[in-house]
Amino acid sequence: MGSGIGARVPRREDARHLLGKAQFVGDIKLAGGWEAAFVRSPLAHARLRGITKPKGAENRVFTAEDMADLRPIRAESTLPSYRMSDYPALARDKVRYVGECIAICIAPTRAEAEDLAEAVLVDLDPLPPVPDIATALSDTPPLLHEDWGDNLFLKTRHDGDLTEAKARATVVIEREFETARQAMNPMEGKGVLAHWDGKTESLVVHTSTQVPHLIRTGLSECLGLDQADVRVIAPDVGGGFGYKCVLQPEELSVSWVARKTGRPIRWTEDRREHLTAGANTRQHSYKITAYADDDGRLLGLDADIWVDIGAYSVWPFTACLEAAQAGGNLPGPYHLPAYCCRTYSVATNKPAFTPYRGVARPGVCFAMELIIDAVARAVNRDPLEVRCLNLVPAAAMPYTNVTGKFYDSGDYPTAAREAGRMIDADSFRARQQAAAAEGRYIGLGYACFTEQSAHNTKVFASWGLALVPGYEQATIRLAPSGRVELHSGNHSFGQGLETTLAQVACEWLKTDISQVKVLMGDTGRTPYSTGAYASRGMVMAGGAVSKAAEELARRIRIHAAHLLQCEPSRVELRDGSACHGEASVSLAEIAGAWYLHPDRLAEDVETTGLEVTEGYKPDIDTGLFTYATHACIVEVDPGTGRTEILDYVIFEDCGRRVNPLILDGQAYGGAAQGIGTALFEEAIYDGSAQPLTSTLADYILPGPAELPHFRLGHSETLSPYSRHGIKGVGEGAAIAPAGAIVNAINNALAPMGVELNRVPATPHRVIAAIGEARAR
Ligand code: MCN
Ligand code: SMO
Repeated sequence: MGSGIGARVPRREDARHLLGKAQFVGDIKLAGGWEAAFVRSPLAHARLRGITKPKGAENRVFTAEDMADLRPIRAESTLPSYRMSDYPALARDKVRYVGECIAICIAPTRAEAEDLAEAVLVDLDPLPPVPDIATALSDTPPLLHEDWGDNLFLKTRHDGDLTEAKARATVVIEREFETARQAMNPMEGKGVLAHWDGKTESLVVHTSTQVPHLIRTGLSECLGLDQADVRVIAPDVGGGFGYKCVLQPEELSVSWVARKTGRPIRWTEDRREHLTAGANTRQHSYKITAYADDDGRLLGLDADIWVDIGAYSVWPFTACLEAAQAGGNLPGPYHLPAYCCRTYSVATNKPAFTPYRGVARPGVCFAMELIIDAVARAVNRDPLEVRCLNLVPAAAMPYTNVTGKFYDSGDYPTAAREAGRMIDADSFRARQQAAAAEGRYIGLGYACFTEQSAHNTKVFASWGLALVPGYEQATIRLAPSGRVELHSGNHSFGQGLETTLAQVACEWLKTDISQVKVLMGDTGRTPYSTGAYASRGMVMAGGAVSKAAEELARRIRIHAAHLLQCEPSRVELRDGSACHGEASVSLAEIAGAWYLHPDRLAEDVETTGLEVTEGYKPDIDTGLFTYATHACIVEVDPGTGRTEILDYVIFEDCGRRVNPLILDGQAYGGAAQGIGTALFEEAIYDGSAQPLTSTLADYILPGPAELPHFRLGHSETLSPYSRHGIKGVGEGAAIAPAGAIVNAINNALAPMGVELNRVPATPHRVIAAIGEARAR
């Protein structure tokens, strides 16, 4: 196996991160560089009457008026009912959320820039705010975008036929669910450093992003620059989670000021800016009616889904992405004969909705998994049995579901049973009774899901996104020294691609991973890439590297064959050398011959060279479907309302596993974030859309003390449609915890008749739910 696919190689990026040698945007020093601070709106909704710059500092403070040549962010969609919002880098006539940028101030240090920002006077005329979906959709609401006539970015519908489901159903479940707004809190906040490079006459932008090539496109469109005159470099990035896969207004104004002043300008997001201006994800409301028979078999589902989009539509994914994913994914891994769903993407005075690890699916999985448990309770059957009854069986694969999703491969019921076995479901009832005898409330909960990964151009187009190419390229080169250089325009920001792409190269080139140098995320040095999101990096960039490395291996064999005086087909690559029987030449000797001693090669040498660029997309456009079941046991203290996770298991299948060690980390990290969604995290707004959670003392993140010891299980069902059978998985573990944990809480408190349908399940909410149940 060596360093190739399947090896548990430690992440090569860890050493520099742990030793403080990494280089984040904040670490880069450019001569003459200044720092930026933003004047941000203190009001959620107001007319902007005027801005007064401090006397003498006029050339260090910039407003929308100064940036007349800067185009706002315009996230276009081809979906018929979609309304586009002009998202300005700096507010122009109106502010639409607390934290919206109004002016950018620059100074030699951040402290001075902040002092300058404090001195800017902003004249705001308050407008009635839209703090929530109910206000937004009321009869005569205040309008965020007045020309729209209402507050809806988009409405979608899926019109199935529920007649038969209604006629046959003996069980009808009606429920409402809600998930809270969240901020993603990567360890490193957003940061951007821009400067004008006089030699190449181009704008160079270092930015903490998952998608450098996309950001180049977005920046150049807004700044009116040719893409060739913009170079975007993503240095070390301390977590992305989706927050860093969109063009942010700060990226625009920092770039504009750098170009205008000729000075390197940096802005580093602080935690308060993140928690207020970046609290922008997850908030859904559901109203669902499920139809089932006496066995608990699902017959049909009728759903309304509201998403609190905030004030603007982000580029390039638009306000449509969340609703498209929610409506399309609600049926999850289940066979559902009939489905109707309406989604509403609602504009409110909050920061612009951004995709977050799992994109819509943590919400829909929560809703669907609570529905399944409600059905199980109604028919008095074990929730795991009801799941297995409804999960798409292995024999039906590949399977096209009721929303047209093509499940490429897998055995969903086995994954669910394996999770049940790992958590020892068989003995749980006895354990629960024993606990009850001691006055303790423990409960078992499950959640199953599929994770559509690495979907392609056609899927993005069906969501109305014109601009997102669903393919990938990579360049691989055998350097004169015999080392391998790998260039990918994708990026590694914690999820480990820097290591796993090298592993894919080693799979073909049979060299040690230390001999592979990986360069990523620099538009000036890498082939075009859409970037890493939608769990596409491993499949897409991995596929491109695989194709390029395979071709490079072929070329290496040709030259080696000449040096070894044999047929290319007889050459075997092994341990950094090309071998024929006992004879061998090292990769260094082969590269040396090609670059420096061509006289050693055949006269009719193949001149294609030892550098290969290949493009790749999987054989299907609809993505590869990873799947998993999470199961957990919790104990709820009805006195304090506190939930403790006693045991947590994840059984997962993501096709061929490139690096099982990294995948364990992906599961732990994703599940930790999902536990945040389930129990702790909530960006709270008051009635005037003022954020109340602006520090990490109010916005509660789970830490090591709140997290269980996760236990993991795996199977490896190779996808028939991707190179090496790989499926993506980076988002998966964040999807299920809310469903699994709240099902477990409801199971624990079932003797009291409690049913909680909202996350986070904070102590306060648990106690309230107990109170409501007692009052019934
Ligand atoms: N992998 C593997 N074998 C597979 C699939 C994946 O070994 N069959 C490993 C690879 O190292 C890969 C990682 O798992 O880098 C995740 O792979 P993939 O599912 O392809 O996801 P991407 O590389 O596209 O990464 C993005 C994805 C998303 S969309 C979010 S959001 C997310 C996530 O990954 N953000 C993360 N995981 C994250 N992990 C960290 N630490 N930080 C983030 O910001
Ligand atoms: S939210 Mo992940 O960047 O698709």
